Amino acid sequence: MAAAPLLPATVAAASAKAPAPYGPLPSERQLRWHEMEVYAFIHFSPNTFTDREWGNGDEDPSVFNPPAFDADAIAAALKAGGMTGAILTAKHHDGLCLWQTDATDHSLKKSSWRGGKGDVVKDLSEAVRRAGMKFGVYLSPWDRNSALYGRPEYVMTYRQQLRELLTRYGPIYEVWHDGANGGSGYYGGANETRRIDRRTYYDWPATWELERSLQPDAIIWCEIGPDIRWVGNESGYANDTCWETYNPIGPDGGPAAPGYSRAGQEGGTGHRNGAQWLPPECNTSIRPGWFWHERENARVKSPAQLMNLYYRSVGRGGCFLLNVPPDRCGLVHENDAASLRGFNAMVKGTFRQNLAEKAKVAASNVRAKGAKAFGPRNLLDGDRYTYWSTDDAVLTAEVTFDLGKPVKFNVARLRENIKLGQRVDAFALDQWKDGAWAAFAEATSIGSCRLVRTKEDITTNRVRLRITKAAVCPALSDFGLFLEAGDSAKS
Ligand code: FUL
Repeated sequence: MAAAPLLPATVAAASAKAPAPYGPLPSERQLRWHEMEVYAFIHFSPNTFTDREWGNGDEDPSVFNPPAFDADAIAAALKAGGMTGAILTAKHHDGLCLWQTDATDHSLKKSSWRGGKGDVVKDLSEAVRRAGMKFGVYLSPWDRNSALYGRPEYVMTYRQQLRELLTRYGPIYEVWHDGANGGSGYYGGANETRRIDRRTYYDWPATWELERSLQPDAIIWCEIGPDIRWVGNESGYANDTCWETYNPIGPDGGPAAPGYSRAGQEGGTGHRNGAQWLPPECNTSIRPGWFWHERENARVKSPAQLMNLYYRSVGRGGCFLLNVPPDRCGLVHENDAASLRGFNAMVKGTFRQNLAEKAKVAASNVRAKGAKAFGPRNLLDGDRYTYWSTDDAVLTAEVTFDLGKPVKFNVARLRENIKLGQRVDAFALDQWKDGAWAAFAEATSIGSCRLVRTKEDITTNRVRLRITKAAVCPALSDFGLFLEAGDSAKS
């Protein structure tokens, strides 16, 4: 056979130069995290049985006694809610370790539950993985039980606990370090108030280094990173403009530490051109409290409320961390389970099919003389990393989607190829209406995902996306139109 002649045009185009990345970029582990979108917190401790939110540290370990604890049933309830992972409070502020630790006496070894052999971390880590989710741990830095708390020795104990959690229970996808710290407590019988210097006491950089060495793929959460930031509220939402980049700063303008930062004021929006890729994790509980309380059984968030939070967390470039606390039996209460199922049905039903998928798509500019590798069809292939891009000098551009026939929708989804950074500052969406373009939405940040809910349902046969401001040429990977499933009331 004769050798192939000249390089086919598409191959030549594909090798055209990709846009240079802009600003801080996500690490591999951050990319994987963005893809997780919604995962669960599991708050479970003596508080579940004492009806408290913060245990004092003097609880008898035997109060922890869930008669019907079923890790697989908990995992199944979370999975049915669409959760991609679950983070267990291996130790909350009360100090009781829910695993067979050697680092302290205050653990399930001292509980009458399962004859002192119970290990909630083991059971849940295995069950969560069996159900196809990832497993993470919350280890409270504040320990109201430990006599050592406030002294340097306690930090060694804390690290030993971490070491156990990160070496005995398989792959951990996220480690959660609460900022709440210091105050009154039992402290081995001292019953006093102890305060620590949040900036220095834990030597966090050394702790993070230890975590990296034991579980290099784990995302580390503190109020200030180092992988993801606190969104600044415990209600589960980011602000409408929300940048993936952020500069952690202390309240005094100096260095920040967990529990000592401006996250409460600045975490919800982040900082355009911040120095670090530090996207927001939006945490909240499905109930008013973090732990299960009988009196809150009728106050479980509805599927529509959860859906609303999904739009305001995942739909603003973050992830949604939803707490689902097991009850005293050791199961997810049926009200919570029903809400989770309803929520998942809404998410899956809404995003099942991109109504623009088959559209004829045209862009005002396509990088490298229309190279297919940067063409607007990439917006519709469901891949987060193939993308449409323009020439370097082109910072504003438009893409039209000819839907072929009138299509009804009320949600639009956009994603940037975040491997190239956060590039777009603002965009607008138009519909073809009565022979002209009419704007129906304007928004700012995109990042990993931006969901726009329209005020009313829109029916049109053409939609136009306008990039109205960008720091460098856009690199957009996704455009979708959807019709909300079910009764997701616009709250
Ligand atoms: C807070 C804690 O004090 C709460 O009890 C809960 O664990 C929440 C997730 O973080 O800071």
